[in-house]
Amino acid sequence: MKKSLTADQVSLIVERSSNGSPPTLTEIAALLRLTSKAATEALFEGARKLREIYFGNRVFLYGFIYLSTYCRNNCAFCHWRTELTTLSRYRKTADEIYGAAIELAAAGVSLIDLTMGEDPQLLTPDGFELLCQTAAKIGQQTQLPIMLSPGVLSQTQLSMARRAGVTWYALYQETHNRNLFKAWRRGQDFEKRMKSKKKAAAMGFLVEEGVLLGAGATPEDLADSIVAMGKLGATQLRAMAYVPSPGGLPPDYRVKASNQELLMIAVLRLSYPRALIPASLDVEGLQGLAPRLSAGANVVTSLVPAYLGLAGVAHQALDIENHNRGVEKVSEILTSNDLSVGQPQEYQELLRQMKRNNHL
Ligand code: SAM
Ligand code: MD0
Ligand code: SF4
Repeated sequence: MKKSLTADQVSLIVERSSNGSPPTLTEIAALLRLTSKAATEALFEGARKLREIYFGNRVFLYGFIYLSTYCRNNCAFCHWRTELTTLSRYRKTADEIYGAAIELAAAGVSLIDLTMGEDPQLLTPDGFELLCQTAAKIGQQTQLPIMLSPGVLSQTQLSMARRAGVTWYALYQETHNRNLFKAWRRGQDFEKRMKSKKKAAAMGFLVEEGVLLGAGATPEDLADSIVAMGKLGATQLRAMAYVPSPGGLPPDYRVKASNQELLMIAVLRLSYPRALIPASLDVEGLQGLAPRLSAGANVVTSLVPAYLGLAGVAHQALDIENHNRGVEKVSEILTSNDLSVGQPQEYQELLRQMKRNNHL
């Protein structure tokens, strides 16, 4: 087995990234295997510096509305997979979704993420039309960009979302290794999922791509994913540690997924310094936020209002009803890490730049 990179070697990779030469595939895999504290800190420090160059101390907050937990898919890692027939699920009404969005906007988020399982009812022509109308109404009223995370969409559905003014299409491949994809996103088509994102990008959507950690992807698989994310033209890049779902996909006990998530956030920052890279509250709640920010994340996702009966994806309820996923608590953590809440106007200026440049 090869020796782990030293702090000095990591610093050299960081320096090259700052000069426009991102880490190679081999280097990415080696960085994702770091264990020493000094080397890891050199990586995180480099990632923070790169974030600072492109974003200053600004971190953007995304409001999250999981509007329907019904899903026709059977992803082995997901708590909401269809085979769990006894789960209690919900589908929010248009008014409830609108109300939650208004509350999030008033609290100061920069974006509203409308997420759902592949709910057959919402994917009918009428169901999807109503969803698009709701998204358009939220956009008009809040003046905030909307992200839609609805699963795979047809060309027609993408056009409808575009006409409704939706800015972002979020669709995570989880892995770019087809064998793993088959085992994780059971019964789904790898190509179709990729194509849906490519079509969306060509239509003018901004695209978010993401990977799942701690479920069996090797550092080499993850290095391939980092390259694939760039090729796709995605400008928001996500890595989330697998929160094991009982009876579902067994976790990969060889890795500590939350540590790997931090390494991955930092390596994404080195590879794509201008990218939006989320720290999700959905994996380890509020207490997991500071480490993710220290690794170079510049977006906090999954802010959820309390008392509206809304769920998370990876965790059903973690930190929601105690207000830990609210703007106030998140802002406190930002401040104590010398960061500040990016304002919606700044965020929109950033998106305009992203659209103009068309790549990272
Ligand atoms: N149903 C749509 C879909 O799958 O594209 C939208 C929901 S999507 C935002 C759900 C995402 O949450 C998945 O793509 C996956 O990356 C993540 N996720 C789901 N279950 C998880 C778990 N148990 N641990 C970590 N991440 C999970
Ligand atoms: C999050 N649970 O932000 C959400 C979700 C969907 N666009 C995002 C994975 O962590
Ligand atoms: Fe459904 Fe999305 Fe969960 Fe897969 S990840 S089961 S598509 S909600």
